[in-house]
Amino acid sequence: MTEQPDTNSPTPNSEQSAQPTEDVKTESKKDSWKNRITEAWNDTSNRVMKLLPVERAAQTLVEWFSVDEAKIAEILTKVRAELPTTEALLIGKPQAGKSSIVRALTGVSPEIVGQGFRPHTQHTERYAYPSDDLPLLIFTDTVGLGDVKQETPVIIDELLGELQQESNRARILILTVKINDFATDTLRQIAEQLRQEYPNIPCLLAVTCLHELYPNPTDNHPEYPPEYEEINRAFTAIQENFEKLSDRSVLIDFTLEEDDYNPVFYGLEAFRDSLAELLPEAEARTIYQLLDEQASKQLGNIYRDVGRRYILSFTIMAATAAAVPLPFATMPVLTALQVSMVGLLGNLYGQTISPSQAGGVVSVIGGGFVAQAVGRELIKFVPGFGSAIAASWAAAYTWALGESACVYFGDLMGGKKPDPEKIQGVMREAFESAKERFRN
Ligand SMILES: Nc1nc2c(ncn2[C@@H]2O[C@H](COP(=O)(O)OP(=O)(O)OP(=O)(O)O)[C@@H](O)[C@H]2O)c(=O)[nH]1
Ligand SMILES: [Mg+2]
Repeated sequence: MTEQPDTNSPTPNSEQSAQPTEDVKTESKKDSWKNRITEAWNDTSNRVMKLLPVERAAQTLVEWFSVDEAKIAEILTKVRAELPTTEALLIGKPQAGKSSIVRALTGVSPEIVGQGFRPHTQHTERYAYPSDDLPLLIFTDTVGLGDVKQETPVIIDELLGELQQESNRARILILTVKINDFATDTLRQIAEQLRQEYPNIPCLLAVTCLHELYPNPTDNHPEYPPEYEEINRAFTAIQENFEKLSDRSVLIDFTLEEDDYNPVFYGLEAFRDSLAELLPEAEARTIYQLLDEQASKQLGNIYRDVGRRYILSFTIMAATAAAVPLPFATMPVLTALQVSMVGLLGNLYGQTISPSQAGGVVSVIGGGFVAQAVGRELIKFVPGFGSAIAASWAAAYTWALGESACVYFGDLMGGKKPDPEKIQGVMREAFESAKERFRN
Protein backbone atom coordinates (compact mmCIF):
# COMPACT_ATOMS: atom_id res chain seq x y z
CA MET A 1 0.00 0.00 0.00
CA THR A 2 1.76 3.08 -1.09
CA GLU A 3 1.54 5.96 1.16
CA GLN A 4 -0.50 8.86 -0.20
CA PRO A 5 1.70 12.00 -0.49
CA ASP A 6 0.73 14.49 2.07
CA THR A 7 -0.05 17.50 -0.08
CA ASN A 8 0.28 19.88 2.76
CA SER A 9 3.64 19.07 3.93
CA PRO A 10 6.04 20.38 1.36
CA THR A 11 8.30 17.50 0.76
CA PRO A 12 10.85 19.03 -1.51
CA ASN A 13 10.43 17.11 -4.65
CA SER A 14 6.84 16.25 -4.45
CA GLU A 15 5.81 19.72 -3.36
CA GLN A 16 7.86 21.42 -6.01
CA SER A 17 6.77 19.01 -8.54
CA ALA A 18 3.20 19.37 -7.16
CA GLN A 19 3.23 23.02 -6.62
CA PRO A 20 5.48 23.87 -9.51
CA THR A 21 3.41 21.77 -11.87
CA GLU A 22 0.30 23.91 -11.29
CA ASP A 23 2.10 27.20 -11.85
CA VAL A 24 4.13 25.71 -14.59
CA LYS A 25 0.92 24.40 -16.12
CA THR A 26 -0.87 27.73 -15.81
CA GLU A 27 2.26 29.54 -16.83
CA SER A 28 2.80 27.24 -19.79
CA LYS A 29 -0.95 27.43 -20.54
CA LYS A 30 -0.72 31.23 -20.49
CA ASP A 31 2.46 31.10 -22.59
CA SER A 32 0.84 28.74 -25.03
CA TRP A 33 -2.10 31.13 -25.32
CA LYS A 34 0.20 34.00 -25.88
CA ASN A 35 2.15 32.07 -28.44
CA ARG A 36 -1.03 30.98 -30.14
CA ILE A 37 -2.34 34.59 -30.23
CA THR A 38 0.99 35.91 -31.44
CA GLU A 39 1.21 33.15 -33.98
CA ALA A 40 -2.36 33.79 -35.04
CA TRP A 41 -1.61 37.53 -35.21
CA ASN A 42 1.59 37.05 -37.17
CA ASP A 43 -0.10 34.56 -39.40
CA THR A 44 -3.04 36.91 -40.08
CA SER A 45 -0.88 39.92 -40.64
CA ASN A 46 1.38 37.91 -42.95
CA ARG A 47 -1.65 36.79 -44.89
CA VAL A 48 -2.93 40.41 -44.92
CA MET A 49 0.49 41.62 -45.93
CA LYS A 50 0.42 39.05 -48.74
CA LEU A 51 -3.04 40.27 -49.69
CA LEU A 52 -2.24 44.00 -49.34
CA PRO A 53 1.50 44.75 -48.99
CA VAL A 54 1.41 47.99 -46.98
CA GLU A 55 4.69 49.30 -48.40
CA ARG A 56 3.45 48.73 -51.91
CA ALA A 57 0.10 50.27 -50.92
CA ALA A 58 1.91 53.25 -49.41
CA GLN A 59 4.17 53.46 -52.49
CA THR A 60 1.16 53.37 -54.78
CA LEU A 61 -0.49 56.08 -52.74
CA VAL A 62 2.61 58.33 -52.97
CA GLU A 63 2.93 57.69 -56.70
CA TRP A 64 -0.77 58.40 -57.02
CA PHE A 65 -0.29 61.84 -55.48
CA SER A 66 2.93 62.81 -57.19
CA VAL A 67 3.79 63.60 -60.78
CA ASP A 68 5.80 61.02 -62.65
CA GLU A 69 9.16 62.82 -62.80
CA ALA A 70 10.44 60.37 -65.39
CA LYS A 71 7.61 61.27 -67.78
CA ILE A 72 8.22 64.97 -67.19
CA ALA A 73 11.95 64.60 -67.76
CA GLU A 74 11.32 62.64 -70.94
CA ILE A 75 9.14 65.40 -72.41
CA LEU A 76 11.51 68.16 -71.33
CA THR A 77 14.60 66.36 -72.64
CA LYS A 78 12.88 65.91 -76.01
CA VAL A 79 11.98 69.59 -76.17
CA ARG A 80 15.39 70.63 -74.88
CA ALA A 81 17.10 68.54 -77.54
CA GLU A 82 15.30 70.59 -80.15
CA LEU A 83 16.35 73.78 -78.48
CA PRO A 84 18.73 75.87 -80.58
CA THR A 85 21.78 77.14 -78.75
CA THR A 86 21.23 79.81 -76.16
CA GLU A 87 22.34 83.31 -77.08
CA ALA A 88 24.04 85.85 -74.86
CA LEU A 89 23.43 89.32 -76.20
CA LEU A 90 26.00 91.90 -75.07
CA ILE A 91 24.90 95.49 -74.87
CA GLY A 92 26.61 98.53 -73.43
CA LYS A 93 28.19 101.84 -74.25
CA PRO A 94 31.24 101.98 -76.52
CA GLN A 95 34.46 100.72 -74.95
CA ALA A 96 32.65 99.32 -71.95
CA GLY A 97 34.21 95.91 -72.43
CA LYS A 98 31.65 93.93 -74.46
CA SER A 99 34.15 92.50 -76.95
CA SER A 100 36.62 91.82 -74.13
CA ILE A 101 34.01 89.56 -72.55
CA VAL A 102 33.55 87.69 -75.83
CA ARG A 103 37.31 87.32 -76.12
CA ALA A 104 37.66 86.10 -72.54
CA LEU A 105 35.07 83.36 -72.98
CA THR A 106 35.51 82.32 -76.60
CA GLY A 107 39.22 82.90 -76.97
CA VAL A 108 38.85 84.77 -80.23
CA SER A 109 41.66 87.07 -81.28
CA PRO A 110 42.18 90.35 -79.44
CA GLU A 111 41.52 92.22 -82.68
CA ILE A 112 37.89 92.41 -81.74
CA VAL A 113 38.83 94.48 -78.71
CA GLY A 114 39.22 98.23 -79.07
CA GLN A 115 42.03 100.45 -77.90
CA GLY A 116 39.90 102.02 -75.15
CA PHE A 117 39.24 105.43 -76.57
CA ARG A 118 37.21 105.19 -79.72
CA PRO A 119 34.28 102.93 -80.53
CA HIS A 120 35.53 99.75 -82.06
CA THR A 121 32.85 97.18 -82.96
CA GLN A 122 31.13 98.48 -86.08
CA HIS A 123 28.45 95.83 -86.52
CA THR A 124 26.90 92.90 -84.71
CA GLU A 125 29.08 89.78 -84.64
CA ARG A 126 28.34 86.29 -83.35
CA TYR A 127 30.83 84.03 -81.62
CA ALA A 128 30.20 80.43 -80.49
CA TYR A 129 31.22 79.29 -77.01
CA PRO A 130 33.18 77.21 -76.22
CA SER A 131 33.63 76.30 -79.94
CA ASP A 132 31.79 76.37 -83.27
CA ASP A 133 31.27 72.63 -83.37
CA LEU A 134 30.03 72.52 -79.78
CA PRO A 135 28.16 75.80 -79.48
CA LEU A 136 26.74 75.74 -75.96
CA LEU A 137 26.29 79.48 -76.11
CA ILE A 138 26.35 82.07 -78.86
CA PHE A 139 27.78 85.47 -77.89
CA THR A 140 26.33 88.30 -79.90
CA ASP A 141 28.68 91.29 -79.71
CA THR A 142 26.92 94.51 -80.63
CA VAL A 143 27.88 98.06 -81.50
CA GLY A 144 28.34 100.38 -78.52
CA LEU A 145 25.09 102.18 -77.59
CA GLY A 146 25.25 105.93 -77.58
CA ASP A 147 28.12 105.89 -80.03
CA VAL A 148 27.80 109.34 -81.63
CA LYS A 149 28.50 108.04 -85.11
CA GLN A 150 25.77 105.44 -84.89
CA GLU A 151 22.10 106.50 -84.45
CA THR A 152 21.04 104.95 -81.15
CA PRO A 153 17.40 104.43 -82.33
CA VAL A 154 18.84 102.55 -85.30
CA ILE A 155 20.88 100.37 -82.96
CA ILE A 156 17.85 99.73 -80.76
CA ASP A 157 15.78 98.68 -83.75
CA GLU A 158 18.59 96.42 -84.79
CA LEU A 159 18.72 94.91 -81.31
CA LEU A 160 14.97 94.41 -81.22
CA GLY A 161 15.26 92.95 -84.71
CA GLU A 162 17.82 90.52 -83.33
CA LEU A 163 15.51 89.51 -80.54
CA GLN A 164 12.56 89.14 -82.87
CA GLN A 165 14.46 86.77 -85.12
CA GLU A 166 14.17 83.05 -84.49
CA SER A 167 12.18 83.58 -81.34
CA ASN A 168 12.70 80.00 -80.20
CA ARG A 169 16.22 80.63 -78.93
CA ALA A 170 16.87 80.99 -75.20
CA ARG A 171 18.53 84.32 -74.53
CA ILE A 172 20.47 86.09 -71.85
CA LEU A 173 21.15 89.78 -71.85
CA ILE A 174 24.60 90.88 -70.68
CA LEU A 175 24.66 94.56 -69.73
CA THR A 176 28.23 95.91 -69.56
CA VAL A 177 28.91 99.03 -67.55
CA LYS A 178 32.31 100.47 -66.59
CA ILE A 179 32.73 100.77 -62.80
CA ASN A 180 33.29 104.52 -62.99
CA ASP A 181 30.63 105.32 -65.58
CA PHE A 182 27.50 106.92 -64.20
CA ALA A 183 26.32 108.53 -67.43
CA THR A 184 24.18 105.52 -68.23
CA ASP A 185 20.68 106.96 -68.65
CA THR A 186 20.47 106.12 -72.35
CA LEU A 187 21.69 102.61 -71.68
CA ARG A 188 19.16 102.19 -68.88
CA GLN A 189 16.32 103.39 -71.09
CA ILE A 190 17.29 100.99 -73.81
CA ALA A 191 17.63 98.11 -71.34
CA GLU A 192 14.23 99.01 -69.88
CA GLN A 193 12.69 98.90 -73.34
CA LEU A 194 14.26 95.54 -74.12
CA ARG A 195 13.12 94.05 -70.84
CA GLN A 196 9.62 95.36 -71.29
CA GLU A 197 9.42 93.66 -74.67
CA TYR A 198 11.24 90.55 -73.47
CA PRO A 199 10.54 90.13 -69.74
CA ASN A 200 11.50 86.46 -70.00
CA ILE A 201 15.08 87.16 -70.96
CA PRO A 202 17.23 87.10 -67.81
CA CYS A 203 19.86 89.84 -67.54
CA LEU A 204 23.40 89.77 -66.16
CA LEU A 205 24.96 93.11 -65.19
CA ALA A 206 28.74 92.95 -65.83
CA VAL A 207 30.65 95.81 -64.19
CA THR A 208 34.04 96.21 -65.86
CA CYS A 209 37.37 98.10 -65.70
CA LEU A 210 37.66 97.73 -61.94
CA HIS A 211 41.32 98.74 -61.80
CA GLU A 212 40.36 102.27 -62.78
CA LEU A 213 39.14 102.62 -59.20
CA TYR A 214 42.02 100.85 -57.47
CA PRO A 215 43.75 103.09 -54.91
CA ASN A 216 46.63 103.02 -57.37
CA PRO A 217 45.42 101.99 -60.89
CA THR A 218 48.72 100.33 -61.74
CA ASP A 219 48.48 97.96 -58.86
CA ASN A 220 47.87 94.38 -59.84
CA HIS A 221 44.54 92.80 -58.97
CA PRO A 222 43.93 91.88 -55.32
CA GLU A 223 42.33 88.56 -54.30
CA TYR A 224 38.91 88.28 -56.02
CA PRO A 225 36.51 89.88 -55.24
CA PRO A 226 38.30 93.24 -54.69
CA GLU A 227 37.43 94.67 -51.27
CA TYR A 228 38.23 98.31 -52.06
CA GLU A 229 35.72 100.74 -50.57
CA GLU A 230 35.73 102.87 -53.70
CA ILE A 231 34.82 99.84 -55.80
CA ASN A 232 32.12 98.56 -53.45
CA ARG A 233 30.52 101.99 -53.30
CA ALA A 234 30.51 102.36 -57.09
CA PHE A 235 29.31 98.77 -57.57
CA THR A 236 26.42 99.23 -55.14
CA ALA A 237 25.40 102.46 -56.87
CA ILE A 238 25.43 100.80 -60.29
CA GLN A 239 23.52 97.78 -58.99
CA GLU A 240 20.85 100.10 -57.58
CA ASN A 241 20.78 102.00 -60.85
CA PHE A 242 20.08 98.80 -62.80
CA GLU A 243 18.24 97.01 -60.03
CA LYS A 244 14.97 96.36 -61.82
CA LEU A 245 16.76 95.52 -65.04
CA SER A 246 19.23 92.86 -63.96
CA ASP A 247 18.83 89.44 -62.33
CA ARG A 248 22.47 89.10 -61.32
CA SER A 249 25.54 91.33 -61.27
CA VAL A 250 29.24 90.53 -61.35
CA LEU A 251 32.53 92.44 -61.10
CA ILE A 252 35.14 91.75 -63.82
CA ASP A 253 38.31 93.21 -65.23
CA PHE A 254 39.23 91.69 -68.58
CA THR A 255 42.38 93.22 -70.04
CA LEU A 256 44.77 92.52 -72.88
CA GLU A 257 47.93 90.53 -72.22
CA GLU A 258 50.09 93.54 -72.85
CA ASP A 259 48.32 95.46 -70.08
CA ASP A 260 50.29 93.23 -67.70
CA TYR A 261 47.58 92.50 -65.24
CA ASN A 262 47.40 89.06 -63.70
CA PRO A 263 45.10 87.36 -64.19
CA VAL A 264 44.30 88.86 -67.61
CA PHE A 265 40.66 87.84 -67.11
CA TYR A 266 40.04 88.88 -63.49
CA GLY A 267 36.68 87.57 -62.25
CA LEU A 268 36.25 85.10 -65.13
CA GLU A 269 35.08 82.28 -62.79
CA ALA A 270 32.52 84.49 -61.10
CA PHE A 271 31.31 85.60 -64.54
CA ARG A 272 31.00 82.00 -65.72
CA ASP A 273 29.13 81.01 -62.55
CA SER A 274 26.65 83.83 -62.99
CA LEU A 275 26.06 82.76 -66.58
CA ALA A 276 25.72 79.15 -65.51
CA GLU A 277 23.11 80.20 -62.97
CA LEU A 278 21.17 82.24 -65.52
CA LEU A 279 21.37 79.77 -68.40
CA PRO A 280 19.04 77.07 -67.01
CA GLU A 281 16.63 79.82 -66.07
CA ALA A 282 16.81 81.24 -69.60
CA GLU A 283 16.50 77.79 -71.10
CA ALA A 284 13.82 76.69 -68.67
CA ARG A 285 11.78 79.77 -69.55
CA THR A 286 12.38 79.17 -73.25
CA ILE A 287 11.67 75.48 -72.95
CA TYR A 288 8.28 76.33 -71.52
CA GLN A 289 7.73 78.95 -74.18
CA LEU A 290 8.82 76.48 -76.77
CA LEU A 291 6.71 73.70 -75.50
CA ASP A 292 4.70 73.15 -78.55
CA GLU A 293 1.02 72.72 -78.09
CA GLN A 294 1.36 68.99 -77.89
CA ALA A 295 4.22 68.85 -75.37
CA SER A 296 2.74 71.44 -73.02
CA LYS A 297 -0.55 69.67 -73.28
CA GLN A 298 1.22 66.42 -72.34
CA LEU A 299 3.01 68.10 -69.46
CA GLY A 300 -0.09 69.92 -68.36
CA ASN A 301 -2.06 66.69 -68.38
CA ILE A 302 0.48 64.85 -66.25
CA TYR A 303 0.24 67.52 -63.59
CA ARG A 304 -3.53 67.87 -64.06
CA ASP A 305 -4.11 64.13 -63.60
CA VAL A 306 -2.25 64.10 -60.33
CA GLY A 307 -3.92 67.35 -59.34
CA ARG A 308 -7.32 65.80 -59.85
CA ARG A 309 -6.50 63.07 -57.37
CA TYR A 310 -5.96 65.73 -54.73
CA ILE A 311 -9.08 67.58 -55.83
CA LEU A 312 -11.19 64.41 -55.63
CA SER A 313 -10.17 63.69 -52.03
CA PHE A 314 -10.87 67.27 -50.99
CA THR A 315 -14.16 67.33 -52.89
CA ILE A 316 -15.33 64.28 -50.97
CA MET A 317 -14.25 65.86 -47.68
CA ALA A 318 -15.99 69.12 -48.60
CA ALA A 319 -19.23 67.36 -49.52
CA THR A 320 -19.15 65.45 -46.23
CA ALA A 321 -18.55 68.62 -44.24
CA ALA A 322 -21.18 70.58 -46.15
CA ALA A 323 -23.76 67.85 -45.53
CA VAL A 324 -23.72 68.59 -41.81
CA PRO A 325 -27.19 70.15 -41.34
CA LEU A 326 -25.90 73.09 -39.28
CA PRO A 327 -26.21 76.23 -41.40
CA PHE A 328 -22.99 78.28 -41.52
CA ALA A 329 -21.33 75.99 -38.94
CA THR A 330 -19.19 74.23 -41.55
CA MET A 331 -18.18 77.29 -43.57
CA PRO A 332 -14.85 77.75 -41.72
CA VAL A 333 -14.13 74.03 -42.17
CA LEU A 334 -14.89 74.23 -45.87
CA THR A 335 -12.74 77.30 -46.35
CA ALA A 336 -9.86 75.65 -44.49
CA LEU A 337 -10.25 72.54 -46.64
CA GLN A 338 -10.24 74.55 -49.85
CA VAL A 339 -7.26 76.66 -48.81
CA SER A 340 -5.17 73.57 -47.95
CA MET A 341 -6.23 71.94 -51.23
CA VAL A 342 -5.01 74.98 -53.18
CA GLY A 343 -1.82 75.04 -51.10
CA LEU A 344 -1.13 71.38 -51.96
CA LEU A 345 -1.84 71.96 -55.63
CA GLY A 346 0.57 74.90 -55.54
CA ASN A 347 3.29 72.60 -54.20
CA LEU A 348 2.46 70.04 -56.86
CA TYR A 349 3.19 72.67 -59.52
CA GLY A 350 6.47 73.51 -57.84
CA GLN A 351 5.31 76.71 -56.17
CA THR A 352 6.17 77.39 -52.53
CA ILE A 353 2.96 78.85 -51.23
CA SER A 354 1.99 79.81 -47.68
CA PRO A 355 -1.56 79.25 -46.33
CA SER A 356 -2.30 82.98 -46.55
CA GLN A 357 -1.11 83.04 -50.16
CA ALA A 358 -3.29 79.97 -50.84
CA GLY A 359 -6.15 81.89 -49.26
CA GLY A 360 -5.38 84.75 -51.62
CA VAL A 361 -5.53 82.42 -54.62
CA VAL A 362 -8.88 81.02 -53.41
CA SER A 363 -10.38 84.50 -53.22
CA VAL A 364 -8.97 85.46 -56.66
CA ILE A 365 -10.42 82.33 -58.23
CA GLY A 366 -13.63 81.84 -56.28
CA GLY A 367 -14.31 85.44 -55.23
CA GLY A 368 -17.46 85.57 -57.35
CA PHE A 369 -19.02 82.63 -55.55
CA VAL A 370 -19.33 84.00 -52.00
CA ALA A 371 -22.96 84.97 -52.44
CA GLN A 372 -23.79 81.53 -53.67
CA ALA A 373 -21.91 80.05 -50.72
CA VAL A 374 -24.16 81.92 -48.36
CA GLY A 375 -27.17 80.73 -50.36
CA ARG A 376 -25.89 77.21 -49.96
CA GLU A 377 -25.87 77.52 -46.21
CA LEU A 378 -29.32 79.11 -46.05
CA ILE A 379 -30.84 76.22 -47.94
CA LYS A 380 -29.77 73.99 -45.08
CA PHE A 381 -32.65 75.31 -43.09
CA VAL A 382 -34.73 73.00 -45.30
CA PRO A 383 -34.35 69.76 -43.30
CA GLY A 384 -32.75 66.81 -45.22
CA PHE A 385 -33.10 68.19 -48.72
CA GLY A 386 -31.04 71.29 -47.78
CA SER A 387 -27.97 69.31 -46.73
CA ALA A 388 -27.99 67.27 -49.92
CA ILE A 389 -28.07 70.44 -52.02
CA ALA A 390 -25.41 72.04 -49.87
CA ALA A 391 -23.22 68.96 -50.16
CA SER A 392 -23.39 68.75 -53.96
CA TRP A 393 -22.88 72.52 -54.19
CA ALA A 394 -19.81 72.33 -51.96
CA ALA A 395 -18.48 69.37 -53.96
CA ALA A 396 -18.96 71.20 -57.26
CA TYR A 397 -17.40 74.37 -55.89
CA THR A 398 -14.38 72.56 -54.41
CA TRP A 399 -13.85 70.59 -57.61
CA ALA A 400 -14.07 73.72 -59.77
CA LEU A 401 -11.75 75.59 -57.41
CA GLY A 402 -9.21 72.78 -57.76
CA GLU A 403 -9.46 72.73 -61.55
CA SER A 404 -8.98 76.50 -61.74
CA ALA A 405 -6.07 76.36 -59.31
CA CYS A 406 -4.36 73.87 -61.64
CA VAL A 407 -4.73 76.32 -64.53
CA TYR A 408 -3.47 79.14 -62.31
CA PHE A 409 -0.37 77.26 -61.13
CA GLY A 410 0.17 75.79 -64.60
CA ASP A 411 0.52 79.32 -65.97
CA LEU A 412 2.90 80.27 -63.18
CA MET A 413 5.02 77.17 -63.81
CA GLY A 414 5.14 78.05 -67.52
CA GLY A 415 6.50 81.47 -66.66
CA LYS A 416 3.22 83.13 -67.66
CA LYS A 417 1.35 85.64 -65.50
CA PRO A 418 -2.03 84.04 -64.70
CA ASP A 419 -4.87 86.12 -66.07
CA PRO A 420 -7.58 86.39 -63.34
CA GLU A 421 -10.35 86.87 -65.93
CA LYS A 422 -9.37 83.68 -67.73
CA ILE A 423 -9.10 81.76 -64.45
CA GLN A 424 -12.52 82.96 -63.25
CA GLY A 425 -13.90 81.85 -66.63
CA VAL A 426 -12.42 78.39 -66.04
CA MET A 427 -13.95 78.45 -62.55
CA ARG A 428 -17.43 79.29 -63.81
CA GLU A 429 -17.26 76.64 -66.53
CA ALA A 430 -15.83 73.95 -64.23
CA PHE A 431 -18.43 74.79 -61.59
CA GLU A 432 -21.33 74.41 -64.02
CA SER A 433 -20.09 71.05 -65.33
CA ALA A 434 -19.23 69.87 -61.81
CA LYS A 435 -22.67 70.86 -60.57
CA GLU A 436 -24.11 68.64 -63.32
CA ARG A 437 -21.85 65.81 -62.27
CA PHE A 438 -22.48 66.12 -58.54
CA ARG A 439 -26.24 66.69 -58.84
CA ASN A 440 -27.53 63.62 -57.01
N1 LIG B 1 41.23 97.10 -67.51
C1 LIG B 1 40.18 96.79 -68.19
N2 LIG B 1 40.11 97.17 -69.45
C2 LIG B 1 39.05 96.80 -70.13
C3 LIG B 1 38.02 96.03 -69.57
N3 LIG B 1 37.10 95.81 -70.51
C4 LIG B 1 37.55 96.41 -71.59
N4 LIG B 1 38.72 96.99 -71.36
C5 LIG B 1 39.53 97.77 -72.28
O1 LIG B 1 38.66 98.75 -72.78
C6 LIG B 1 38.82 98.84 -74.17
C7 LIG B 1 37.48 98.56 -74.83
O2 LIG B 1 37.14 97.24 -74.67
P1 LIG B 1 36.13 96.51 -75.65
O3 LIG B 1 35.94 95.16 -75.13
O4 LIG B 1 36.54 96.66 -77.05
O5 LIG B 1 34.83 97.35 -75.45
P2 LIG B 1 33.51 97.27 -76.26
O6 LIG B 1 32.41 97.40 -75.31
O7 LIG B 1 33.44 96.07 -77.11
O8 LIG B 1 33.61 98.56 -77.15
P3 LIG B 1 32.90 98.82 -78.51
O9 LIG B 1 33.16 97.67 -79.36
O10 LIG B 1 33.49 100.05 -78.98
O11 LIG B 1 31.44 98.97 -78.23
C8 LIG B 1 39.91 97.87 -74.54
O12 LIG B 1 41.12 98.56 -74.57
C9 LIG B 1 39.94 96.90 -73.44
O13 LIG B 1 41.20 96.34 -73.22
C10 LIG B 1 38.12 95.68 -68.19
O14 LIG B 1 37.30 95.03 -67.60
N5 LIG B 1 39.24 96.08 -67.57
MG1 LIG C 1 33.26 95.82 -79.09
